Amino acid sequence: MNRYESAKEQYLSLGIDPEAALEKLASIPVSMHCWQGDDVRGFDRPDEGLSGGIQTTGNYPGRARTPEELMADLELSYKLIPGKKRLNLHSSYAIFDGAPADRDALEPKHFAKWVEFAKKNNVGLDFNPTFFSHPLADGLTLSHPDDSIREFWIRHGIACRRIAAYFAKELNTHCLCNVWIPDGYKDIPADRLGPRLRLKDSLDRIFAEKLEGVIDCVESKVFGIGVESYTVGSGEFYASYAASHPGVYYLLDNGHFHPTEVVSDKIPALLPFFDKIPLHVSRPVRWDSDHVVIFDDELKEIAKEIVRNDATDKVLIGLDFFDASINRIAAWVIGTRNMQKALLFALLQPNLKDAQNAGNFTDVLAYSEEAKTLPFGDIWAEYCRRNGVPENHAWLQVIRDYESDVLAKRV
Ligand code: RNT
Ligand code: ZN
Repeated sequence: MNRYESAKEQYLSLGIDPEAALEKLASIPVSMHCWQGDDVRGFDRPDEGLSGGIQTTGNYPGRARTPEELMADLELSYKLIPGKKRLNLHSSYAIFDGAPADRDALEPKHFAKWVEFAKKNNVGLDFNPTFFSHPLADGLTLSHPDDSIREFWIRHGIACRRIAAYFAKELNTHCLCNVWIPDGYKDIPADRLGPRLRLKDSLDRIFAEKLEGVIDCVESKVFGIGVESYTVGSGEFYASYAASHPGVYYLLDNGHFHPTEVVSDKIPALLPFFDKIPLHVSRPVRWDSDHVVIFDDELKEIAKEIVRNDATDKVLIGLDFFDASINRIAAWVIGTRNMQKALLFALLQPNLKDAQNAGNFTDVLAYSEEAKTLPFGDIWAEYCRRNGVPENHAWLQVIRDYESDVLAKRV
């Protein structure tokens, strides 16, 4: 008997069906973020540094410097990652054939090459307006007291939603369009309400147009570097905004909360109220550091909440990490495969809801601990084999070869 067959028997004896798990896993898309490939630099403003209180650290060689390089790197990662993938773009990844356009003048044509890429690779596209790394993003954008600056960013938001609608139409799948702004203050503000009222008005205007295929969402945050004392788009602000604006959803980034809060518990808190919950799965280490996602307990808990609540169609899984200190393609492969592993792990858990309802917490603890040492790796390896991607660390050699053939020449 091969390892998969033997593992399958062990799961079946606990009433868990690995075949059903593999089939389900294949249907769950994970949206990979383009920005791991080039340290969140984008292409629209080559000389602009990364701003907005987010930071990449490290200078590992081989960063993608052009759209062609980024696309080639993504395509390599696709060969090493099983299952259904989407691509999450930022508006700063616009590709200008002729004259460059400022953020408030971006048009679908500036993303035609990405649509071509998405069609070729059979991936849906998600999108993000970019409210940072721009001279007019000097700490405040959609909440700016200067109307001319605020209007610029409102026009940007409107332009991006139209691009999202273009993606949805071209690719025949939804496009998640996520608004995250860096707005906040370093020190204790004199007015905490005013900026939030301006942000609310800006969002109302951005979301006014009804667009086919676009799923809108807003991403909250607790603080950023240089914006430690006050964040305009806080959790309560955006959760309330989304709850009171049908069609706008609340995106949870697990680097954006106080350290003892967990997104795994926020998912079932939102499910009674929202039919979509977008995620930015990340790994905060002491702060919103955006480390590569590892196969840790919180990732497994997030996956369990998605799977056991039948929410695989409701929770829109996106990744958000950027590590410039290791091979960037390896970062994508490790983080994305880990997300998928966590989903598979969750799909292979015993159902203990009845035990909980009967007050039988002994069984809940006993079986969930037993499940941790079942031969999960053999089922994962089978999934990789069926998807034609390396089932183990063999994927790394493929990247090492590419590193010496391609990345090493990017100097
Ligand atoms: C920043 C947010 C945001 C960004 C990306 C690049 O803290 O997490 O989602 O990481 O938009
Ligand atoms: Zn995020």
